[in-house]
Amino acid sequence: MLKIWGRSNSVNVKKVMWCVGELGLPHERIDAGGAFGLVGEAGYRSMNPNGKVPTIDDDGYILWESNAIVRYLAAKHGAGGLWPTDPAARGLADRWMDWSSTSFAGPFGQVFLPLVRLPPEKRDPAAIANAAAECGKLLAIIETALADRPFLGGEELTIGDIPLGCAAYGYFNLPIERPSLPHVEAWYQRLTERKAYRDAVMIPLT
Ligand SMILES: N[C@@H](CCC(=O)N[C@@H](CS)C(=O)NCC(=O)O)C(=O)O
Repeated sequence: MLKIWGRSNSVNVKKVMWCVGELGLPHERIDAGGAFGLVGEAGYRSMNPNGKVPTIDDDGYILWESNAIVRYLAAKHGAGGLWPTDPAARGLADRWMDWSSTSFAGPFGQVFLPLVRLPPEKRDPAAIANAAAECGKLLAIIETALADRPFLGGEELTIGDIPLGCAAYGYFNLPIERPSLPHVEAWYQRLTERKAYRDAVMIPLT
């Protein structure tokens, strides 16, 4: 059976758990990382030398890096659905996965980490507000992308929605200023209507 190591409130673990939920895969999740520890132990490090979560073991096939895991599971079990088989369609979905990790995750982390992991007296409100404004500017790109389609990859949910969709739950539920982005808000609303999203992503942030 598919084994997944990682605490459920990690945004990177959420990607895998949401993907697994969409695909309906039997699995076992093992708490690791944060207060659960384990990631520093030699056994874990032999699977994932980064000491980070998530890591999966799929009948002896070990994989880490959340986006790579999502791509692997979707290609194996969701070809033609979550994982577009047409190379052009898959290129668009892949692009949004990478964009989420390389463009959005940085500024979003500067909002999320202090608000969720730091006590109020240790936060820098100006830095958080600046980072939130940067997130809003970046999401204006998504606003345009979603003007003629319900999901980032097209008519249906694909892997392209997964990384940004996980961050979106934090973005829309943290106490920050958000510009009006109707298409992004409608897309987020669409995600919240999915059971797999609610189960894996819409859980307490702390
Ligand atoms: N690029 C990696 C990043 C993994 C990562 O940084 N995971 C965080 C949680 S979101 C982690 O393991 N932090 C240490 C911990 O939880 O103990 C991925 O996408 O899988």
